[in-house]
Amino acid sequence: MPKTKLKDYTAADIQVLEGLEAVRRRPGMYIGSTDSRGLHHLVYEIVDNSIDEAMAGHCNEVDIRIKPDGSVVVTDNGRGIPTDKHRRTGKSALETVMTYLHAGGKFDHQAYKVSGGLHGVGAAVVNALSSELWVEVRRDGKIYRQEYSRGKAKGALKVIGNGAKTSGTTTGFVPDPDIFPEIVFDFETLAQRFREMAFLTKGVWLHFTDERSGLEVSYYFEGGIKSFVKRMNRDRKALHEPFYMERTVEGNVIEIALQYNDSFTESVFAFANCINTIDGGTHLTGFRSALTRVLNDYARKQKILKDGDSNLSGEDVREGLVAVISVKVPEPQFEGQTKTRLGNAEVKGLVESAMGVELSRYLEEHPADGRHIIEKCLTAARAREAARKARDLVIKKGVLDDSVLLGKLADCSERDPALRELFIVEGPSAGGSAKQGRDRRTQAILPLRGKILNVEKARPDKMLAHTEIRALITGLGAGFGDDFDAAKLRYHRVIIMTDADVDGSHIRTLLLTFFFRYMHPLIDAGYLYIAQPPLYRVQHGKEHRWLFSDAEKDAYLNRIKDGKVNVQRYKGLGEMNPEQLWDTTLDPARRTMLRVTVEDVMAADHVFTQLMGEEVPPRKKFIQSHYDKATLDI
Ligand code: 0RA
Repeated sequence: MPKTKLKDYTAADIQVLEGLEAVRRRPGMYIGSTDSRGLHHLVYEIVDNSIDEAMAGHCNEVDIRIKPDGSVVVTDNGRGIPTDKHRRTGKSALETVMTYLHAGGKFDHQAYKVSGGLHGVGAAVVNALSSELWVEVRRDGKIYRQEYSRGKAKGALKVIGNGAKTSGTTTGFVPDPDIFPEIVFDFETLAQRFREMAFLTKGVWLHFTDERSGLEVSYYFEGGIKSFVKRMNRDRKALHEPFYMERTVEGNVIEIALQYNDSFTESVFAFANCINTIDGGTHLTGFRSALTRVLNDYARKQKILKDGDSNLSGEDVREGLVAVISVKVPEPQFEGQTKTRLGNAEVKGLVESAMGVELSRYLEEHPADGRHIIEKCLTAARAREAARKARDLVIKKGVLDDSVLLGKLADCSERDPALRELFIVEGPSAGGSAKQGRDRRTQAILPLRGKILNVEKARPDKMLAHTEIRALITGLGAGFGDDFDAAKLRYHRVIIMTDADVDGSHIRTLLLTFFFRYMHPLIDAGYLYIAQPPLYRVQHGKEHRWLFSDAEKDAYLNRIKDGKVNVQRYKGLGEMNPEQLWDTTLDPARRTMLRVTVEDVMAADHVFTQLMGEEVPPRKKFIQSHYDKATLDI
C-alpha cells in the first residue's frame, strides 16, 4: 500500500467554502449525470473515502451492502471521521465534512484525497443528493451518530453508545428520487469497480453484498497491481517474474507492475487516482517512453543490439506486454468527453524518470529476465519487418485483390456499406447454399475452407500469409491491426455463420479472436454478429416449424401431444437447402442474430486469453458461459 504518511489532522484543518444547495441545483456538475452512471457514482464516492483511509495506512477492510430497501451502507475499520469541533463552522468535523462543499482534507499538500475525483467533497455531494443519509463513527470508545436529509442535518451529532472496541466509519444513504429518475443499482457494475479498487489498493479487503439477491463477493489482492498482472498472465506463459515499483515523487505516488508473456498482444491499463483512464494520458506517455528508452539502452549495453542494428520500436517493446500503471496525483486533471484521460503535464516526466531508474535497476539485477525480455522484443521486431515486407508485396502486386479473393467472395451489388452484409460461412457446401439462397443485392458470402488458424498463437506475419485471413481482410477492405480504419469497411454487418457443433463453435471462437485482436473497432462499432441457424425442424401433421434451441424444441413438443411428429436435427448448415437457409437464417425480416459486444475490455481480454491460450479447462468454461453476454439483435 502506498503509505503516504499523513500528518494527523483535526477539525481545524478543514476549509469551508460553500453550502450544498449548489449541488442539488446542478448535480451533473458534481457527479457527471443523474442517470445510472451518476447513481453508481454516489457509491464510489463513499467507498473512495474509505479507500483513502486505507491508503493512509489506517484501514484494511471495507464492507459495502445494497439493502433490500434500496439504501446502500458502507462500513470501514479506519480511524473514524473526527468528531471534534471545527474552528470555523463551530460544528463537529463530521458535520462539516458532510454538509459543506470543499470541506475535505486538502491543504498545503500535507494531506490530500488520492482516490476518486471529487477531492474530499464526495461525502457532502452524496449527502446533498440523498433523501436520507446517516453516519456512525466508532472512535475513542464511543459510537457517534448523525442523520441528514437532502444535505441538512436532522439533529445534532449524538453519542449513541459507549465501549466501542473498534474504530471506523459507517455511512448509509438513500439516493433522492427527486434527483435520480431511476434508482436501480447494478451488481456487476459495482462489483467490477470494487474489484478494480481492490487491486489498486493492495492489502485491503473489499466485501460486497447485495442483500436483494444474496449475491456476495470479496476482493483482496495481497500484491496489488503486481498480483493483477500475474493474474492477467495466469493462462499465458510469462517470460519472467513481474517487475514492480512504487515511488512517491513531489507528492505523486507512482506504482507500476509489468510482466511480458509469449503472446503478441499488449494489455496495458492505466489508472489515475483509482480512475481507469481508458483514454490514457500523461502517465501512459511517460511509461511508454521510459520503457522504449530503457530497453534499448539495456540491449545496447549488453551488446544484444549491435552497432548497425536499428532501435527497438515502441510497438516492438509492447508485444506480449501486460502492465498496470497507477498514479495518485494531488490535483488530477481529467480530460476528454468522458474524463478518462489524465492531462497533468508534469506527470509524464515524473513517471518517465522514476520508471527509467527503477526498470534499469531491475534489468541490472535480473540479467536473465532482461535477456528474455529483449529477445522477445527482438523477435517482435523481426516479425514486424517480415509482416511489413509481406504487406508491401501484397500491395505492390495486388495479390490479395485478384487471386486470393477470386472465386472466394461472392459479393453483393449494393454500393452503400451501411446496407451491405458479409456472411462468413463455414464449409464449401454451406457456402454454396448461402450463395444461392441469399439476397444478391445486399448479402455477400465468404466461404471459409476448414479451420482458420489460431491467431492468438500465430505470429502476425504468419497470420497474413494465411489465405482465409487474407481473404477476410481484403474482403472487408479496411486493413487490420493499427492500420485498421472502420471508415473504409465495405460492409457494416459482418456475420459469422457456423455449424451448431463443436467444430462450428471452434471456428466461431477463432474468428472472434481474430476480430478482437486485429479489428477491435469493428466490434466497438457494433458491426459484428453471430447468425443463429435453427437446430431442429419439427414436422407435425402438415405443419412444420424451425426451432432454435433444445428448450424451444422441448416446449413445442410438450404443447403438441397428438398427431404424428417428426423431429429432424440440423447439425450443419450444409444440410439446409438454399431456400431453407434463407427462410431461417438469412432473411432480415425473420432471422435472429446476436450482436457481439465487448462490454469490458479488461474482462474480455482475459476471456479471449483463456479461450485461445494453452490451457484447456478454462476454455470450456468460456464456451458455456459467454453467449449470454452478447445482446440480442434482430
Ligand atoms: C480525516 C481525518 C481522520 C479520519 C478521516 C478523515 C476519515 C474519513 C473517512 C471517511 C470514511 N471513512 C473515513 N475514515 C477516516 C482521522 C484523524 C485522526 O484520527 O487523527
